[in-house]
Amino acid sequence: LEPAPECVRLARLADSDKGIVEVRLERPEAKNAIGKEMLRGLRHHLGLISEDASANVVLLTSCVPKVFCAGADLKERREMNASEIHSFVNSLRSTFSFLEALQVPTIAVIEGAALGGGLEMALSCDIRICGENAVMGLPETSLAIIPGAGGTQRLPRLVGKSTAKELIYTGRRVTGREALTLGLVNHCAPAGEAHAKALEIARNINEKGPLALRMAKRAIDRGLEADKESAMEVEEDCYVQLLNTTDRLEGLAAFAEKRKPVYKGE
Ligand code: CO8
Repeated sequence: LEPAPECVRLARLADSDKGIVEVRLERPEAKNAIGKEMLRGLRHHLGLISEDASANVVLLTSCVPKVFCAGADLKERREMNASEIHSFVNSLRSTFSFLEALQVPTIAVIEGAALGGGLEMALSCDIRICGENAVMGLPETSLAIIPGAGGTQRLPRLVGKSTAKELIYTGRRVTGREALTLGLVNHCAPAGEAHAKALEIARNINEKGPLALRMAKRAIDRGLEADKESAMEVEEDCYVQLLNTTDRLEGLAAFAEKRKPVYKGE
């Protein structure tokens, strides 16, 4: 088995934050651009997370100062022919869809640039937290291509059709604050504080019933893709799955005893 590349690492936080997993991007020489190795690392670690029942929240973050991810590796791409690019973009697309489909809540922490495929990766997370110095954009049309890893689909679902069209047609980069007004990010923290803000939210989420988090995510994601009536059935299915859990009883007991619940994900 090939060892996982070093440009993507999985970190578990201290015991007090057990349940929070961090995926860290670290390819400083290319501003975290996604080449074949980075993609292999992402798939590897996302695969591990998907099989880890103790993971409750995922933070996707960068260890490179002032950049989240500069998008697809444009240097590597110059060496590729059209069919190689096609297959690379397909695997980028499927990796981001795998990220989006993780059962647990995911949070992208954006300090600095999140461009092209870098923004598409963040769009595949449930929540985005940025710093004021963040710069986000989909510059693909400037390169005579279109966003190919979900950008044309996920951006309009988040910010609406006409804003997404403007941003994609022009390739304009927006700052953290504008991203907040557009609904592209959930919070815009002071520069350098996005990680702390994301961790605060992750800790809050991590206290909740682990199975409830998974069912809430499933109900929202599957429901939004369905018509209203089917969506209500999706909600009911997800709700019913929680009825026979010990965590549900623990939640009620903790309320009655005026203490914090201790959930086990059962
Ligand atoms: N790929 C490869 N190398 C990169 C990339 C990239 N995307 N971005 C930066 N680098 C490299 C630079 O070339 C430079 O290398 P070197 O030191 O050898 O010259 C090094 O990283 C440092 O870059 P800068 O000096 O530019 O650093 P700055 O801090 O000044 O700026 C930025 C950082 C803002 C990230 C800037 O580098 C930038 O704008 N990069 C390009 C961003 C971009 O256009 N990304 C979009 C790529 S397109 C895409 O992602 C499409 C995905 C969908 C696939 C569809 C395909 C068909």
